Amino acid sequence: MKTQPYTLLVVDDSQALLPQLVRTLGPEDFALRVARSGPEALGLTQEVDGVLLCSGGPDEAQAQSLLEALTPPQPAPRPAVVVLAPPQDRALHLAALRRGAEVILTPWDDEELRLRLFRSLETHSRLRSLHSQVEELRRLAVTDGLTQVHNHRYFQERLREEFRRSQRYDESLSLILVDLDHFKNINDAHGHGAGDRVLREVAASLQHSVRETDLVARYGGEEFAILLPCTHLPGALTVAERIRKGINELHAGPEGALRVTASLGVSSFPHRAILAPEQLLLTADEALYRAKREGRDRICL
Ligand code: GH3
Ligand code: MG
Ligand code: MG
Ligand code: MG
Repeated sequence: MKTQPYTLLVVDDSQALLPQLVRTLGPEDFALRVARSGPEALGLTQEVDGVLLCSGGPDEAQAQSLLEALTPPQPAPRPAVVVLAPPQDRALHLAALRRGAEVILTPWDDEELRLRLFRSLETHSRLRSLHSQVEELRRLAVTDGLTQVHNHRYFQERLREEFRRSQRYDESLSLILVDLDHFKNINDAHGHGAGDRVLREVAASLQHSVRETDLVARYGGEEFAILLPCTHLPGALTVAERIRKGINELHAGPEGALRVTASLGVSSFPHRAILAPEQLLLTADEALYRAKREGRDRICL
């Protein structure tokens, strides 16, 4: 499954096994790196496909703790770990098996060592590639394809979650709805492609206007929702004004020649009329409608 050789980090504090390993694991099958100590090995794990941990050197305790550091309990992507140990080293042996590492006994059979290393590295490389595919699918499931901010479904999920959290911990929570003004005109005058581009630029501007801990989502066509945890109404109004100004100042579209404005509706919890997430949403939506009616390019609450 892999054409170039796997990169294998040999950790051997005694250096006793190294010459023999180099002979056995030829360069056509494995690209060998060498580390002489645990800390040196840990610094290199990101760069290799597997780690071959040779026990039997002077520092046995180090082999154990290095094994533990190399095999964290969470299913994070990590290199394959193979322990090379003498048969009498039962404790390390069992620890390795318990932590999902492969064990090969010394003295080894050259062909068996090669085959087992290969199998281990191959299995791990498949796992790692599956892991990154799952991560990518996870990201896609919560992301809006056009603008790359979060999507409607993820927003709904987080709105409910954050509302519950705010209720329980007596925290504030604010919501800003942003709807672009007369956006239909942009499409009509410049085409849908230009409209899409403006939407992407607006989304980037929104992301730029809020904190890392805030959530920006595309709520619908040309409408965005921003959830601001631990933010009370005055704070949300400050953010809303920054957003409005940011959109106003955009030189958007293909030649940077298009200007857009937006209307914003803001709502905040706690509020006597807001007892559920739907009410936070409804209140912001009513405020947005008012901003439209009162002339657009403004913020209402
Ligand atoms: P208003 O100021 O009242 O919000 O006017 P508007 O034209 O923005 O509002 P309306 O809701 O009537 O129309 C929204 C328009 O946004 C319709 C459509 O042309 C445009 N739109 C919605 N989704 C997309 C999209 O994904 N891409 C593009 N290019 N345009 C979209
Ligand atoms: Mg509308
Ligand atoms: Mg609009
Ligand atoms: Mg709209």
